[in-house]
Amino acid sequence: MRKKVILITGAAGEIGQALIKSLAATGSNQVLSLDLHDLPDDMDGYSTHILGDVLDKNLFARLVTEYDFDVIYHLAALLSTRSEFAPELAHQVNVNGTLLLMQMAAEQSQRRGEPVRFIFPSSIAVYGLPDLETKARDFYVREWDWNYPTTMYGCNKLYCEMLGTYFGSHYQQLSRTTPTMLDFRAVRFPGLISAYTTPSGGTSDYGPEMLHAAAQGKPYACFVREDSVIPFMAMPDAVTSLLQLAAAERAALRRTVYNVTSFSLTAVQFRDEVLKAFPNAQITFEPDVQRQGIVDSWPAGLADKAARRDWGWEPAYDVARAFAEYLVPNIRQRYQ
Ligand code: AKB
Repeated sequence: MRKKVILITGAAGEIGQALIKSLAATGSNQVLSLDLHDLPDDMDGYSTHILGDVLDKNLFARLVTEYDFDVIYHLAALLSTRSEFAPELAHQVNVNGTLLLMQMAAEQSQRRGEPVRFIFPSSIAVYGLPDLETKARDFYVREWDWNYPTTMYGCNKLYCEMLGTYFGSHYQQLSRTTPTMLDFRAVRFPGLISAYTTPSGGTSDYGPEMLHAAAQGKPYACFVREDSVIPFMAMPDAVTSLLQLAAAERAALRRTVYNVTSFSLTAVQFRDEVLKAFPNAQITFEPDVQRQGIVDSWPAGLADKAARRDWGWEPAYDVARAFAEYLVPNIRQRYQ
């Protein structure tokens, strides 16, 4: 008999680590984590960890004989800046890896006659605003607005959202005999900020980088202009949103893809929050034209009404609480 598990790919990344810890705190001992890298030592015993690649068909062929995936959190991805330097690799990992996993999960759904829940973190990178005037005017974008990504990562995420919708409703539509489909659900995340990990390869990284540098007494040159604005969210809220979406009643979900957000800040407002906690922080602004272009194309805010309406989404951390209660105390402790 196959063992029922929750599969987390990209488990050693920022969201993966936070999600595994959160599941472990609820007493869940059925997490199978997968990543190219080991989990940190302090996460020993939190999951059954497998070193592996999301592009490895043989690995998945083996895993399905042993495990029954009840929920899959497919977090493995190359982020936006890294993807611009390696677009072909990004496409392989972000699209081909997702396709492979969706196929496996769709087939497993049919075999067991019960849908596998496939939870997919998408991103503000799926949006592409044409100019700063439009960005200021259409401040809070809705899910269907401005779906014109300008990055390989954004294209990959948007396409995978569509693939998920396809696998959830139309897979094998001409030959299928069983109606059991994949249960695909996605959230579009803003820039995420963790107190315990630092991001790598993203373009929203200037926020968390500024904060972590300040806490370590290191100078930081922010790679976007002072007035650059995007939405952000503290990591605990990101994890809560994934868990809540996974737990939501299927019948309540009127969309497959939902915006979620917490607060929008300009880079200079972000710096000012950092300075409140670390008044001696040395933060300068040295915009990088290319990365600035990406941030300018991302929305200033996300309209998350649908998530609030359908599955009760509400962030616990606004900007004040995120800094005062989660980020600053935990980051101070981390670098003490
Ligand atoms: C990135 O900057 O690439 C990510 C994202 C916004 O999805 N943090």
